[in-house]
Amino acid sequence: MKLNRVLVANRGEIAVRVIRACREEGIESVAVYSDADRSSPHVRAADLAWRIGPARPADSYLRIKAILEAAVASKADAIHPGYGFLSERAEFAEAVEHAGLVFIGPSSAAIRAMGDKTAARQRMRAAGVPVVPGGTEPVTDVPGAQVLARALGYPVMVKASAGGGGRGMRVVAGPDALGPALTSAAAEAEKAFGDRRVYLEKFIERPRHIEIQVLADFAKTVHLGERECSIQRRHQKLLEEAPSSAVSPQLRRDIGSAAIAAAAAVGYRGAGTCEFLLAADGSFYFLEMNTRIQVEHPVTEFAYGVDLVREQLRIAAGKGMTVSEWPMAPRGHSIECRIISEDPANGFLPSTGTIRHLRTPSGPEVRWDGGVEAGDEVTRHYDSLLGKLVVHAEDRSAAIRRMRRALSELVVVGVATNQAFHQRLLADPAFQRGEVDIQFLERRTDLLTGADDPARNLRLAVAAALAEEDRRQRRKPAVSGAGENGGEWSRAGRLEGLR
Ligand code: MV4
Repeated sequence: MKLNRVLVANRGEIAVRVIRACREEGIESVAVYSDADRSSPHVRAADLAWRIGPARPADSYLRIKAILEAAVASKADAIHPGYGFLSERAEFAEAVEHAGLVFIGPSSAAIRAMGDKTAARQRMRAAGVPVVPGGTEPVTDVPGAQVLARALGYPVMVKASAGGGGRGMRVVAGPDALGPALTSAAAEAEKAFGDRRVYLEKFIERPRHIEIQVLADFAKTVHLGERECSIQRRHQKLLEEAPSSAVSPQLRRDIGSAAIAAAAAVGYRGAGTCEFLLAADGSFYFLEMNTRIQVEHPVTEFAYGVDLVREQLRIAAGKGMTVSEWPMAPRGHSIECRIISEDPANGFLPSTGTIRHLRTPSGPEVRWDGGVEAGDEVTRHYDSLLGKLVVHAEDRSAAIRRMRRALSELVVVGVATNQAFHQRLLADPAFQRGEVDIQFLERRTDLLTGADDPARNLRLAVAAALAEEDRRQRRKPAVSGAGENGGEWSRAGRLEGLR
């Protein structure tokens, strides 16, 4: 089957990413937009665009009916959900299927099977996928929970059965704290998921967060290795890598086989990700499967030379994946830095405003996946990811050096970003030695704030604006790195910490 026109039910950088893949495949794209982003890059990038409602996601990007109406009105034959929003809602995949459209993702049944965390745990265990030791059924009473916790050994973790994303989770150090933790976790789970069921797991101390990229078509299921996602703060990932420095070829085969078994157990099709905790002793445990394309997919694309969104489009059209020589080994090393609008001086709250100037890095094996351009508004309605800076190089240390160079070229004026945080992290000796786990940034709060040069971005933007004006007026440069006086300025700029 040929896909002729794909509606992208998303916005920002992932919508732009999907639209680009569609164009390369000769497929027309339809963007959707709300009142808050009708002139955003994803709208300008697409062949057609459809308004779906007011700014609030609940009134637009989360409205299944509005998305389906846009798809029918624009004569799209398929819908790509991106990540977030409706991407992992089984009802959405089902509604798309019922409307006679192609959902670019797994079946609604596979999404549903992975969505219920305790049910998925049981299924995975039955399929031989290692899960964290713990209960298979929700906790019903405190004495029963205490018996199980004692058998597992403290510390244990209380988790929401409907869970995911860290909500309704509690670490419990000993038997006295168990009762209160069960009560508060159940209340939080009720509020977050409308389901108060909770269960127990052994708490894994200082693990890494590793995830395996899976790709499945009608004929086969393969994995494209791991991504190291341990650098996170409050469940928001900030930097990802492929491969992980903690994963040997043998361990990659083992975790990869577990991920393939997990996907096969639910009849998975398309691109998906299995999340694991990797303990210091090399043992690993399945956490959950994300049934969508992920933010950090580009590091896998660089390490494996595969265009994952293209593969999604091909698989949805029934063409099968292009990956034929498999198993495949990663080549070199890739790093992604998420560039987020947030203000360290204001409790890391999202920073909003108009992007006044944006200069994005380039060069060999440097990729910018962005969702905003100069002139665009960053509002509090949507997530704070402005774009992703991704590099690839022959090994990890070269990739770190390349990323530091690329970050030195990034200029964002108008909103505060975490750009300087990334520079501090990449310069850190412990990070450079690969000594990371999910608590790294809790221990290293010193990296979160620093003596940043407050005028750095503004100065670079002014220099760019002056150079632009010089070019326009075709006159001798007033400010430049070249020429007699320009040389002075350039040297001074560097000494002041321009870069
Ligand atoms: C855990 C854990 C330690 N032990 N389970 C957090 C989100 C949810 N998907 C699973 N999570 C965790 N489960 C056991 N038995 C630690 C975490 C965890 C975590 C996992 C992945 C990435 C970041 C994290 C941050 C804090 C806690």
